[in-house]
Amino acid sequence: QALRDFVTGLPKAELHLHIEGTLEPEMIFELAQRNGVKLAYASEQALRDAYAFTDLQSFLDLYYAGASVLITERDFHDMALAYLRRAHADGARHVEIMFDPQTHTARGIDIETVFAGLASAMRMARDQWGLSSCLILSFLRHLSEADAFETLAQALPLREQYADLWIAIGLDSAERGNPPEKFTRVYAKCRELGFRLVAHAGEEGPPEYVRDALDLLHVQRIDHGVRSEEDPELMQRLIRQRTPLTVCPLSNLKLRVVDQMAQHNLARLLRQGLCVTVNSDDPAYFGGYLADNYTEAAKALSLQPQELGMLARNSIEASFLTANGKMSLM
Ligand code: ES4
Ligand code: ZN
Repeated sequence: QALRDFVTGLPKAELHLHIEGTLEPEMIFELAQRNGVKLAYASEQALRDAYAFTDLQSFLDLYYAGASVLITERDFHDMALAYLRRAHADGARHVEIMFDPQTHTARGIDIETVFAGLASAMRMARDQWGLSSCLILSFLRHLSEADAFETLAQALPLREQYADLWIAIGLDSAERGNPPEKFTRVYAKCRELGFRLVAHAGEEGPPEYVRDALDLLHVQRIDHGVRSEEDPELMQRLIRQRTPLTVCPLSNLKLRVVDQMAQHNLARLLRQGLCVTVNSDDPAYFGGYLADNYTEAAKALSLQPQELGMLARNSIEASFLTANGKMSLM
């Protein structure tokens, strides 16, 4: 409890969080009922019991199924506000939220509905709790680059209306077989438009994907990146450039990227001088929110208070906040 209180008290940012991954079974059932959506599971407990993942894909199948209950602007608002309340309670001062518009537009939900629901919750959290947040629109890498371009075209008319929030582009979903190079052109376009860029790489995929995310997509941060350790040259580059890695300990454990938390390389990466951060990824599915990720990693890896402080400090450094506390596009 002393450890948890210490962690909660650290001023920090959450930089790797999929808002669709914050849908708890309770809310999935509540929204299903509200919207008349049929679920493949008889109860919240039956759904929870299905959360026994063997790899990334086994998780993604349930994650996309869970998101099918999101229909109205209010649904997106309620989901985001519940997460923001929890992040605030965990001591987050700033959060950068990924969302997957293609998961919703493919079901006939307008992208305007998604933006409006998320934004109203984010503005409420800023006004009520002083918790700042921004949006990272993420492309699904199992879909085509043409589909990503189409999604960008649907979102761009909303850019001005959400200029205080939507400042970055991300890349997520099934990594293996969907390398960064598949999205070179759409990332070049997003870069031209002045967006900040991040991408998942080196979670299940090889260190080459991390290198290509840097060289071909020109990302400023790597989401996960834990497999970078397999390439010493890449490691030296990440240290030299101070490229942030947004590491998600409980996610890596639940998706079997590591067999045991004690085997996680978070502490090694930190002690070698990388700008590593701790994040929750999909907290409703992986068994813990931001403070749980710090606490579980600290226990398993014997992280010292000073090291927990460094992780929190890194999260502020790696965020898209600028010196005046505001987000900025350039
Ligand atoms: C994700 Cl853990 C993870 N990896 C890749 N894509 C994702 N989308 C949501 N969670
Ligand atoms: Zn992720």
